[in-house]
Amino acid sequence: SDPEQKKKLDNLFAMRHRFLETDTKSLLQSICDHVELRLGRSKWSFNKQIAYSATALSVRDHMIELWNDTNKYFHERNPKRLYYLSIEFLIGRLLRSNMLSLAIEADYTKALSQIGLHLEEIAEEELDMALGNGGLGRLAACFLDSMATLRLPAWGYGLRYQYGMFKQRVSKEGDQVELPDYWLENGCPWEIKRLDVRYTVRFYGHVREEKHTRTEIRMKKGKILRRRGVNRGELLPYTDGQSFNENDWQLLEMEVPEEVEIEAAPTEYFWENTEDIYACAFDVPIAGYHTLNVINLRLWQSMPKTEFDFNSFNRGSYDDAMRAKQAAETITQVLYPNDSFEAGKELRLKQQYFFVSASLQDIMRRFRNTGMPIQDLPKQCIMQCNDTHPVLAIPELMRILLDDEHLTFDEAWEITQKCFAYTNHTVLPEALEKWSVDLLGRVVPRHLQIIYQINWLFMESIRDQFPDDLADLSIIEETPVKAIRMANLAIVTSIKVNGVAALHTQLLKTTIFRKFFKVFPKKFLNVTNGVTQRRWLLECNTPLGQLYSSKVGTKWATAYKVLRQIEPHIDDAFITQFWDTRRIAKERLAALIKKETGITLNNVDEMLFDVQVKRIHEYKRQSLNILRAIAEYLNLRTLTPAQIAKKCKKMIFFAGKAAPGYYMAKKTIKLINCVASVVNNDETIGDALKIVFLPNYNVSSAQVIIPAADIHEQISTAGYEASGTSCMKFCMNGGIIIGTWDGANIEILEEIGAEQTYMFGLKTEQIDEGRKQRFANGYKMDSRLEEALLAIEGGLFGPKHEFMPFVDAIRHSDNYVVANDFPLYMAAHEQVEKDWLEKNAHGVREKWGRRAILSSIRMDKFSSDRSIIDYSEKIWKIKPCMVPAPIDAP
Ligand code: GL9
Repeated sequence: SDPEQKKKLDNLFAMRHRFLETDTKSLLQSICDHVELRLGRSKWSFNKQIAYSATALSVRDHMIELWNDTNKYFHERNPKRLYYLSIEFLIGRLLRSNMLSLAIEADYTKALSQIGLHLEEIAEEELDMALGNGGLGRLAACFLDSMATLRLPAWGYGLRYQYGMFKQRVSKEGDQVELPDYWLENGCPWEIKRLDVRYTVRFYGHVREEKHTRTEIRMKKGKILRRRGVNRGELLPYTDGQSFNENDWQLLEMEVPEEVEIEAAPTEYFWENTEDIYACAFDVPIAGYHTLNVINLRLWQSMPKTEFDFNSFNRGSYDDAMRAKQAAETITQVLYPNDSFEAGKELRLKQQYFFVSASLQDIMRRFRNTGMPIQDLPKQCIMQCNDTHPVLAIPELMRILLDDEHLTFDEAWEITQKCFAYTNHTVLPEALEKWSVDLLGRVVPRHLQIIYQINWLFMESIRDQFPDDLADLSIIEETPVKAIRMANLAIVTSIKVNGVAALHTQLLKTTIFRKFFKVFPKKFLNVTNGVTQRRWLLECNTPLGQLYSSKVGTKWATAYKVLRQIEPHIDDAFITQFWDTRRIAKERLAALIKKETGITLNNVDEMLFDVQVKRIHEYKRQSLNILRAIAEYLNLRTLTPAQIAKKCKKMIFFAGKAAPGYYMAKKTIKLINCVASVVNNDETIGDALKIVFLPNYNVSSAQVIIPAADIHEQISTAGYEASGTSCMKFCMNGGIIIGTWDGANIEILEEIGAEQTYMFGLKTEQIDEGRKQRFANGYKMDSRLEEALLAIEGGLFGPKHEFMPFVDAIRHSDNYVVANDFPLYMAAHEQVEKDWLEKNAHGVREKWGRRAILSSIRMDKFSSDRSIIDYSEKIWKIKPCMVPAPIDAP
């Protein structure tokens, strides 16, 4: 009605969708504008890195309006929201994936080519966003992609580490060398620094209790002694059993006054004398695929709260003045590079609390803005804890409800118990987080009180029914050094607890959380992991994706099941086309190998690419693989050139990082490199065997490696790998699995059919027995394994002392039952070789090709879209909230 207001709105409305133009001229204009106006370079001469930054900023422009509209729409509709709390998000690169989501890749490719630039080359300039260690962090990234694509009202919360996952080099001697990963070197064009979103996070200090009592005089029945006598004067209170002389005193029962302290108001707790720092928000828009929904990943960075201590500075101690500033910045400085191991470091605890405190303040601010009563919090939000790293959010929410909202403990607990769900990612005991009561009480004293109180309530509630299990169920471990068990806190509080593969969930119920399963049978459920086919097929394997689309259209990008319709099309011609796509992928990997290691691979069509990529860990058994490689090499050396010529040519490929403090994992890397250098330089075996260790495995190299694998190794000791997710990516790309009965392997076999797999080895329930047999009298190790170990001990691959810890572990403890599985593993590989050599009359690997394609097109269960739908329906109880097309959109 107000004409001024109307004019203003009209003007703003005309400004909408400015950035949705995708004609070549508009895109070029946008890129050049960014080169000059944002990056301050000349459009007449700029390098590839600037070209990347400008292109990325230009793509980001396409997202920001959608991202704002999405937020606004969510705000208006106010649906129940999911908050995905994860201390790691292993995103990788975003340029191409954002272009694909927005359906603008072809437009940009064309525009860039007009100024002599190739999108592929420019994309190589992007530094990986490596804010995670491995599977757990990459899962969080795949999940965000699916949440956005499924239009769910979801947010991600994480930390903005300035140094991500370390860069790995390999020294001349074959050792892993760690270098810092300063991924922000050239700035990150995707993130938006939110100067307006900033919270205070407190640490240390102490808790002051303020009891609100008043004294009242109450009358109560009591006994009184009265002195006998004329005046009957003196009165004394009487306590039972007290003796008195009946001649002098008389005992009376009567109402007597008593002073009582009563609680006038609940005790208040003040967390005081804290050290305060700021959490600043950096937002990364996450575009859904072919939708207008663009959701947000909010990453927190620590900043000093008091900019500078001028007093110290004026006294001349510049370093003192800087110290506080530096300490604050340290919190989010670096990602802890441990996989499946918790070191219990103070800084790590501070990272965790910093993360959840900032996230909860943000979530609560958004909730308060809705105007809903606090009791409705569970109707409006659910927080998913990705492992126990964010579990301090539980006492933090309790603290907010108690100390800020002034609810009673019971009221606060009622609400909190409905707001959280917890995903467990491993059964390895060394990964279960515990914080010493001492440390936790020092860093977050109020939270320790609250945890004790939660535990007391919980113990009381189960004392009668489970008297023998209290010690195991308690959140507090009563060891000499008392500790808080974060998983127990998570299970007690959460509405649901999930494992990440069927076998893993079964093991949670029957082993590590067996007692909890008795108490809360309905809490436990399985949600099998998944990966996004957008990144892990469409983006990383364009030729194969195009081949599929040529048969069944492009719908599979958001509905993987559609690929099952390929099955009737699998004829000779299709299989040949499949091998054509594979050649491209293998040549691409060969080029990367050449560039990074200098190793040349010839005739990649004929060479079996046998790949194991993942963190280096004893349970994942790179040991088994390298010992097999040695055995195969020793065998080759016994053959004549004619015999060698008939053998299957293969490359055994490794990549992966070892935690810097993990001695045995680092020894394994060294052994692999030393074996590789002997084998690759042995001319007597020709091209029959190459061994490659590619340094610095990360998301972007995974995107080159995975499409090129003919065989992928998923060979963990049964019962140890919770799920594994690379197995899914490889299968989607037509890699054939050689695997143990572990994690997601089992479910993959169920989906794609046993004929498409090479499964071997002891099953979970046979492992204990296997260990016993292994060290029983009369046990004879497989002779090929014995020879491989002897070759190492004999110095064939370098000084014996280097590898003795490795050899000794296999010989004398063999915790991961390498020896038991070795002959079965060798047999499986013999079958692989035989199958690889088999071709049809036209010289095509027809059978293999068919199996590879079937593997790939039957993987719909392992799309993260399926995982996220499961979470939404079974745990989060949230529904899609699809941003509608703007009214004036074309
Ligand atoms: C892991 C499990 O070990 C994997 O089996 C699982 O697939 C992923 C995702 O659920 O989680 N848990 C874990 O701590 N890591 C996993 O990969 N380790 C790293 O992320 C390094």
